[in-house]
Amino acid sequence: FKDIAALRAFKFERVLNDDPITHALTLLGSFLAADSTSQDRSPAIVRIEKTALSSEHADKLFSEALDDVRLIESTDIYTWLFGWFERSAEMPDVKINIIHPATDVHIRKYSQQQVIVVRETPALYARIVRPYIHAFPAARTQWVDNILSGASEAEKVLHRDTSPEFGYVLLPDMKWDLVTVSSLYLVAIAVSRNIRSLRDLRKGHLGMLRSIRGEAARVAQEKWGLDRGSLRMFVHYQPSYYHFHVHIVNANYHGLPGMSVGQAHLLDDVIALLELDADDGSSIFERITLTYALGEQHGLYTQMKAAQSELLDI
Ligand code: M7G
Repeated sequence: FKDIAALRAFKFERVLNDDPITHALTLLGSFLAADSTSQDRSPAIVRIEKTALSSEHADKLFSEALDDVRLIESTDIYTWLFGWFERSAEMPDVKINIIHPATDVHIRKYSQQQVIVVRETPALYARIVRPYIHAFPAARTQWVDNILSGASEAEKVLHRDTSPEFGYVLLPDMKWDLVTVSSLYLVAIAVSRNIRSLRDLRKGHLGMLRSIRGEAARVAQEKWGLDRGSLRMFVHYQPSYYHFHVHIVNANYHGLPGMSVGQAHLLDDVIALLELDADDGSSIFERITLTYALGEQHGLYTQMKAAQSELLDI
């Protein structure tokens, strides 16, 4: 198989595996048997994977390598587009996300970093995390306000419940290319600004959480033919944005960093925990110790790392 002519002789039969995380397709087909003078074919497995972008050429990616782009969506400081290295190609080669102007928090979030696992007791939440969350400027979630008010992405909304306390908007996540069902990624954003994170969920939110679960499943079935059980829904703790939202992802698209234990909590588990709460007592999320991985660039890293020595058995 030393040239393109040899590969052109591949007779495609079917796709064995389609993996959007590694950008690979594994195909079953056949080639002419090597030792045969007849037309006998023997089976062949061919895995084709997009090569990694090399950081060596990073400086010329936009000034020289990229040939064309097409806007997918843009809101506030965020823009996402398809890109082509060869303008004539049908399928885009890359998806490009731009944050401009980027804040220091963005720069830190996207930098490669080591993590540590920390435990957040309710006391550490009250002393360190809650003040940190409340110090964030409202501008950080301007994109959320734009979605909720209908100023951006309005034509992409899949379901909207406008109740001020328990409503939410369901729409495609910025991470999704809007077409590849195997990597389907939606987000449900609460209308209320008062639920800053998992910690603020109360038994009274069960109706909203169940509705998100049900509507996401309905929409995924109606629009993309995904059957019951085809979605993985989860909540991040810590999230990047402290305005409550649920991640809704094709169950077979797994392996993204944001799906690791130590950040992702299944929506079903969150619902099941709240169901165990008494009607009049404090919420389980006020009482529970939450454990998660924190990158060394995260705004909570230094304080949370230092506070771990106060915990009993560490
Ligand atoms: P997160 O758990 O706060 O942070 O989730 P993460 O980015 O670490 O996962 C926020 C989710 O909202 C992510 O899945 C983002 O891709 C998505 N998201 C962020 N922005 C700025 C937008 C946006 O402007 N539009 C849409 N549709 N999704 C967004």
